[in-house]
Amino acid sequence: MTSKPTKSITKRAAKPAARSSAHSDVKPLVAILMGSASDLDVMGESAKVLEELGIAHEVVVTSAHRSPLETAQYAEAARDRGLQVLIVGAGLAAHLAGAVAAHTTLPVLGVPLESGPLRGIDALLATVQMPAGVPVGTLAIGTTGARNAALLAVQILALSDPRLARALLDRKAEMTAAVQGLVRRFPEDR
Ligand code: AIR
Repeated sequence: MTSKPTKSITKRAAKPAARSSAHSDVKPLVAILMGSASDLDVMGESAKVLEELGIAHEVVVTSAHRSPLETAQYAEAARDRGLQVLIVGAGLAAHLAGAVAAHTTLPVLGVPLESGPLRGIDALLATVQMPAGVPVGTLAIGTTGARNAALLAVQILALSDPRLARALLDRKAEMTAAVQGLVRRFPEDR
């Protein structure tokens, strides 16, 4: 079964720096899926990280509950379309990551989103508690999870891309340089 993405809000091409060429027909390597357009602000954090590292990606809204058939079709077609990692964010009864994982052998990284009175705990449990046999690698709730999902996706891509691995090492070095270290000691040294 093949199909086009349910509803592609944005499709971005990679910058020339990292993995792919800058041509507009470059194939996305990572997809960022979310259950609602209302998730876009938070899941945009994943897109930012991928852009920083020059990874071609696409952003798609598709719901496990509101458009279940389109969700299944998207997931089934993903590998043949050249996608390598799927990042999936959803809030409330967040079945999207599991539903996607049910229909693909690509790695699925789930981001539970804060929405409604339970503030993301509902989505966290729904995303992380996948029954054995259908894994969803689950990240933290919200923007932290969205950023880390993208970094993890790049780490997966970097397994077969030394240039990308070096770019990740550079980012780690920058992060280390930004940490202040010991600020003060008591009693102070003379
Ligand atoms: N959602 C949409 N379909 C299934 C689920 N779990 C989630 C979205 C969003 C929340 O429901 O991922 O976080 C609220 O969506 P909306 O469209 O009502 O704002």
